[in-house]
Amino acid sequence: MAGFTGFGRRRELDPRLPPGQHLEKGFPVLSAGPTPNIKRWELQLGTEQGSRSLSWADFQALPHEQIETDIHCVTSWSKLGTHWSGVSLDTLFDGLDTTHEYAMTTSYGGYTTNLPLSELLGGKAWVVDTYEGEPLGAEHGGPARLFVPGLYFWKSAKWVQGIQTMASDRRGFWESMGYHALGDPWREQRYA
Ligand SMILES: Nc1nc2c(c(=O)[nH]1)N[C@H]1C(S)=C(S)[C@@H](COP(=O)(O)O)O[C@H]1N2
Ligand SMILES: [Mo]
Repeated sequence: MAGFTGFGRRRELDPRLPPGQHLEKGFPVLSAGPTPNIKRWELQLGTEQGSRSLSWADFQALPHEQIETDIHCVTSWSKLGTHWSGVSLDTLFDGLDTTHEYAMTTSYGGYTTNLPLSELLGGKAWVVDTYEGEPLGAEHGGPARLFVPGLYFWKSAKWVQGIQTMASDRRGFWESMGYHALGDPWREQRYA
């Protein structure tokens, strides 16, 4: 019954898979450019009311949370039950007030991606520095990447360098090439 071998991969049998997604056991690397050579890591956070710059030591000193969750790439693979640790954006932005509703994330190497603040705050996003108990590998965005598992994985900017709030939405790298401004996998928001 060869036809049954693919059954376990089908969405009907795994409600954790969003529409149009299939299970991936490995961990593909998707980078639009080369892995950047980061000499001195620093994270810059800014709103219209203030800014803050964190060194690696500053970042390490902040409370890290353990995260177990699924990830969904717009190219249609999903990984279930992955483990990460990192600092919540609520912690990173604590005390930095803003009236803005959007943010642009910038990475070492030049990648950008835009997100509404409502998807970055409220326990929905982290800057992570470990994956499955190990320091995050450079090919996956190490030493630290943004992690927004509720949205397609292109929003999880690898080698994150800065997060700046903005008054109105602007499009990042993939968004300006036709990908969706938000990217909710459950609503299959792949393209604009
Ligand atoms: N800086 C940067 N971040 C990035 C990308 C990139 O090209 N550069 N690709 C995005 C895309 S499209 C995906 S699917 C994920 C892939 O992450 P991975 O290589 O760890 O699987 O990273 C996202 N973050
Ligand atoms: Mo992707």
